[in-house]
Amino acid sequence: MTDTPTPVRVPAASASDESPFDLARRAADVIAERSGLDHHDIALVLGSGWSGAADLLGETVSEIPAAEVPGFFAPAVAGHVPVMRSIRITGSDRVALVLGSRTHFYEGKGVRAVAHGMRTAAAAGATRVVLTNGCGGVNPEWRPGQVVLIRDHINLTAASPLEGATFIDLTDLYSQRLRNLAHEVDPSLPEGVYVQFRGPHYETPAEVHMAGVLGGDLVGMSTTLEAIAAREAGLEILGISLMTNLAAGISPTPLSHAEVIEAGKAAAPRIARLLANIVERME
Ligand code: 8IG
Repeated sequence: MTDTPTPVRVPAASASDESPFDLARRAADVIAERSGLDHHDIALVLGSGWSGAADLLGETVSEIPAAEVPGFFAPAVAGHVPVMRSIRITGSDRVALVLGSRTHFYEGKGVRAVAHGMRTAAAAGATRVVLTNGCGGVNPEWRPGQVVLIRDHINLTAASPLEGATFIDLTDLYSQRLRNLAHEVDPSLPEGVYVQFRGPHYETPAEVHMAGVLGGDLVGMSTTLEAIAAREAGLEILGISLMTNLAAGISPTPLSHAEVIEAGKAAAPRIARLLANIVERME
């Protein structure tokens, strides 16, 4: 008896053969077609607590469910908004592409899914991106509700959104020019170092202590991989965090997601106004 070798199946060209940049091109084409806008100028990713800013930016020209754009998914987190909005910014002829949700690294969909929003924004014409998030505070000077400009980051995910020999410089990753501009709107905004952990669990007190020893001010589960992908895609980056809770061990009480949502809600109107004022100045 001879074993019949299993035939080698050659898959037809499929979506998995597509480069992440081709997928982003397809996504941008769908956004252009559905919105009727062949160009966007600035992208925003609205994280926990920040979604109210979209309404203040200007007139919404188009809304597309994220799940209907190639490579995007419905969000995994309650309180995140599953639509992409194109908004004509008040007092200018610039258009913002507002990504109401992001794919987090902890969702396990891989770094391509995390980076896809940045690549799509660049393919849609954007040259600047504002990355916002809700996060925990390590710096003992700050209280929940504090808004912090990201000055630099420490990526503790052990991952990169880049593939192959892509040696990208990350000096001034979070643009000094854009931080200066934010300071024109609110000179009291502090700057800090954002530390991304993989999540989805929050940190242990020992890990939060480590983040502080390493020079971190904030801990979160997003932003750093997106910032790296955004830099590769040629976008100028502004990172803004809302500290919604004291990080574990800094606070005497355990963290709860409900409290995080509550702190975000309490800060929402104030930070929405702040962000709209900053974006208005981003020529
Ligand atoms: I909102 O305390 C929010 N996101 N890693 N730690 C981490 N992510 C967060 C936290 C926090 N709060």
